[in-house]
Amino acid sequence: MALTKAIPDLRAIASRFQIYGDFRDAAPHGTGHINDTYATVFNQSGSPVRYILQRINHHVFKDPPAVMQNISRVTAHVRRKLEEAGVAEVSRRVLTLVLTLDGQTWTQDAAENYWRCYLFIEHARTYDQIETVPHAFQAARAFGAFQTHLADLPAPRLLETIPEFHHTRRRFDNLRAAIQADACNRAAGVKREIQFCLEREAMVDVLLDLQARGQLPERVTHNDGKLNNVMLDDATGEGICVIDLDTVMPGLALYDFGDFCRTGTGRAIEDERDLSKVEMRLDFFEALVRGYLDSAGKVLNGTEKDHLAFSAGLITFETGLRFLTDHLQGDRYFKTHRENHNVDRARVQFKMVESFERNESALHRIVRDAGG
Ligand code: ADP
Ligand code: GN1
Ligand code: MG
Repeated sequence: MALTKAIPDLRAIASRFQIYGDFRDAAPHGTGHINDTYATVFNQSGSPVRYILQRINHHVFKDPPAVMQNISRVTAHVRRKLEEAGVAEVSRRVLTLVLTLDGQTWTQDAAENYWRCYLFIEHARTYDQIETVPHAFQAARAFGAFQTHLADLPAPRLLETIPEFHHTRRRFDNLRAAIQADACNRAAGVKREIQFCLEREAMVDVLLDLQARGQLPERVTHNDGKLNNVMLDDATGEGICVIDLDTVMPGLALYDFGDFCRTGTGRAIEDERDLSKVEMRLDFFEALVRGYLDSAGKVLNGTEKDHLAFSAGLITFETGLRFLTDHLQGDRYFKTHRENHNVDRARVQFKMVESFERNESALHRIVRDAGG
């Protein structure tokens, strides 16, 4: 759901946080579909220092303080692990929350929007499209390390900030309800896409059934394993920091891996209109498998490894379902920037699903060869 388009008074919001120096500038940053992100520059005794200010989308995250509680716990835990391991530049390898003047992790503006602030990780960047095989390896390795660091997060269980976020059965049923309601009279225009989804209903219960039988363990997972949620070092290409932690909560490791494949193997961007450009690339898939197993291989069980290939198609399908549902419901969830934007996004996902299906045996072979 789009929040107000006007740029808010970022100087006033920044002044609520423990930031030294003089406010210089602030501008929108990044390409996310949910929150609003701004890079903010302060002059600190002659040097420009950047911060990230983010407005949390409270229509999507209905309990922002719960989100912040999860993020605080998770970042503190990862930080402790990195410090214990004697890793250099810890503040580039885990997000650092800047607290408010009264020591909180968030503040609310006059319009009751929720804001948080992070140190800006310099000399690194995210990629909406992963361009090289080594980058794919590095990004997946960083996500695997992140999951591994969180494997021993002390109790209590993290809060479920969006319940049933990756419950693919629920996502499927939501689509069916949206088709039935057809609130915006859009179903007739996306008949083929609807048909594509209905034909694949059997996919949606596979991981849920394995979880119910105790074969897939609940873990602390990121749940938004888009490869543009990892920062790669400008000089070395190393995956240094996993960001965008709003959805870190209990989940299946495969949800994250599936999302890497959705966003890290494609030849085209997520909303490409020329579908002839859309296909998955086996060399990128192999890099993702190898990168992920390099860091997380020791914590995954056999069933998880056996379903790495399946998860690629599943999460891509689920994301397509979500885009299509949002289109049918009038584009209320994801930010859209043009007419039919969510349909374009859904079509790309479905073309990717077909590409994963076509390459199924090769995907399994690659996982096996990589030791999965
Ligand atoms: P969204 O939920 O909108 O995807 P993100 O948290 O991923 O929000 O932030 C959007 C973009 O802002 C990221 O892709 C990244 O480029 C940049 N970004 C976010 N946090 C930081 C940070 N701490 N340092 C530098 N850049 C950041
Ligand atoms: C959203 O915020 P962003 O752009 O990283 C969405 C993900 C989707 C993704 C699709 C909280 O992620 O679940 O996979 O768009 N985040 C939420 O690009 O719904
Ligand atoms: Mg993001």
